[in-house]
Amino acid sequence: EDGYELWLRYHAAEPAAAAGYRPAATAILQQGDSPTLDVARAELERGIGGLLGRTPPRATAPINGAIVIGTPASSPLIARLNLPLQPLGREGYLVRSMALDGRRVTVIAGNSDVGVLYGAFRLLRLIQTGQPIERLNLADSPHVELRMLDHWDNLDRHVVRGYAGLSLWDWQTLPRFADPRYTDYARANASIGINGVVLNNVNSNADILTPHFLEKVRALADIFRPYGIRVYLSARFNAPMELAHLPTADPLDPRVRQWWREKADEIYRYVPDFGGFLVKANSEGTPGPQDFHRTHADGANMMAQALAPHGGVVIWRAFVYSDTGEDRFAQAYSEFHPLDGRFRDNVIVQVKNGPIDFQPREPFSPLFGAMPRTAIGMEFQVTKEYLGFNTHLVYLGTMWEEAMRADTRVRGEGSTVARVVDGSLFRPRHTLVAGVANTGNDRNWSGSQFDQANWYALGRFAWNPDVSARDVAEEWTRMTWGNDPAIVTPIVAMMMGSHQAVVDYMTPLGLHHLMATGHHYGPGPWVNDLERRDWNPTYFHNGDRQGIGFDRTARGSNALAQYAPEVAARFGNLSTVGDDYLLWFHHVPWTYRLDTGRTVWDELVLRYTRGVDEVRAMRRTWAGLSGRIDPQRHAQVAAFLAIQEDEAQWWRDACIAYFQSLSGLPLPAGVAPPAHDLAYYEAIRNPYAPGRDQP
Ligand code: BDP
Repeated sequence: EDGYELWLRYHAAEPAAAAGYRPAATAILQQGDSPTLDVARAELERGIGGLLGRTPPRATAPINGAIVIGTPASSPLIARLNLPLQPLGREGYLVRSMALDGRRVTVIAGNSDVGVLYGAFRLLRLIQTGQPIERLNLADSPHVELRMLDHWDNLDRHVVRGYAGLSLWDWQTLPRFADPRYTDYARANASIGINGVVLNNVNSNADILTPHFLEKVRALADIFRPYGIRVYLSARFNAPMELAHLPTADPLDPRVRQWWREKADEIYRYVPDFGGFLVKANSEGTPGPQDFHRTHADGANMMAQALAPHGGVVIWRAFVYSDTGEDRFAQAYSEFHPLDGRFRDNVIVQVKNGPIDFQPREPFSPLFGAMPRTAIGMEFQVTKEYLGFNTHLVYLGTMWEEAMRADTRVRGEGSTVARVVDGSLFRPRHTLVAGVANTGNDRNWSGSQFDQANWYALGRFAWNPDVSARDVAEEWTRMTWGNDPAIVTPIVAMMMGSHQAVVDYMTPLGLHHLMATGHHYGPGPWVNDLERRDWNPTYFHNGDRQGIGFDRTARGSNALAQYAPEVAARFGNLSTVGDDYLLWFHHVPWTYRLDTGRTVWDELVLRYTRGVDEVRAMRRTWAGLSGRIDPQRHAQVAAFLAIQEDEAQWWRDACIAYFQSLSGLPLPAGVAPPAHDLAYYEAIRNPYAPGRDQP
């Protein structure tokens, strides 16, 4: 086993369990044909065939144990049942055990075929996770409209911040060769409710918009369509200049507007259900409307207008910062907040969960809650750019749960980020959760067995931002590794503690952006020679002889003022900020005492040390699972955990050596000193680190 099957691993259930399930899976009754209903049936056949050892035949009339699938439109049988489908929207589903013409059946019904497909995956998940299926009465529907993966894939197949090989999209052999992998990718996404994919990198190449590529894009869109997945493209803002040699890309220039209109019309001829554009504009050097003295709203609206007749959306990223001298934390808010209410209703502003850049732990971005008249989407990073790439076992579900549950307080208590994102707080026309994908052509898709869990979790958090990280970890574990409690309990425990572990050995107590230059892999807290102030780790930790931390209170950058007053007050007060965010918001003396009774210096050293200990404990847990898990996957995870331990140690030792050079304080009693001196760590250059923008 190499992990290719992901969580759709339909291996035979325990004989007793399989025997229990079989009476409720004797046949499949599908009325009406459509590509989506066909894939729903095919998935049930494949899943039940694998899990229960017998592929259910097709039935034409209800028999005991049949699974009846369809919509009221496709199936007279289902229409007759008058099921309460209406509140479930286009993509929701019901899974119900009921009597039909005197037979016991399980009905999987939706208002649309894709709802049925989601219901089919739900039934399979129940069997995979060992739940009973004979008395079902389930109804579910997505809380978020657009549930997307953003691929940062370049057209030469290099994946930016990708640690799982080359891009899945083989542009050379497309459109003729439909690699079966494209279908497996679509199955995996549909199984977790992902309904949109951006095919190319946000630092985009305008060529993707040319007919040569659009033919290939069409081929992928055609493969994904039955799975309910729409294709989107990252559009380069100055494409009219690069592709058509217009003298400008000014969004208010009629030639530019016409060019985008015609381009949109052309794209929809290739892909009639094209989703829209994702745009990174005036961000880290990309072209944008500000090059022409226009605003983000002018730029986004111009593109949105071109897409509107076709029903497309513009997803406009708020990841902006420039060398203005303003605290980088505050810049996205400063630029976007004044534009609230100025975006067309088919524009979604996509905001990273935190204000800086996918750090191991960030407070929520103050833009969540701050733009009530704008659709605000969430951007998570599934690929672990700042969390040890693919070799460190870090389950991101707990981090996303923290982000979603954060209370913005903008409309009183309970105004969580989840409620901004799912639209229940401000009711925007569109809602969105996107994740920067971690997939590549590695056999196991994500570069490690455990990184598959993060792809899985993204789908589950996009479907329902209030989902529990623990439930998601448990589901995924059962589907991926097995239902034996001797497997489930320790793996879930490992996953649940893994995010805190990486925070501890990389950036404890609210430190952030300490990574070495460019690749963001190893430690580089000493780096202070980069051209831009806010690229340097020293800018972010601000450590010196006396103390450490970034003062974002009114005495400092005052970025805290961007939050609702209650949040600003909590983060701004040393007695309420809490250890996790202390150095995000405060500069404190090394000798400042925490609630633990220890000084910041001692606590920092102990956290770094604890992080390494946690990785050692994960290794022991994993070693204890040997024999219960197939040897190939077990060995790979074991090897990666060994890498993680070495690197956690490297992070700890390098950071302690460096911070001690500032504080001049002794290590707390009983704590091992770093293995080498600071110069040794500073001299480490360029560990193998794939996936940079400029390789
Ligand atoms: C940063 C990445 C960079 C991306 C940028 C972005 O280092 O490669 O281009 O985010 O989100 O995290 O645009």
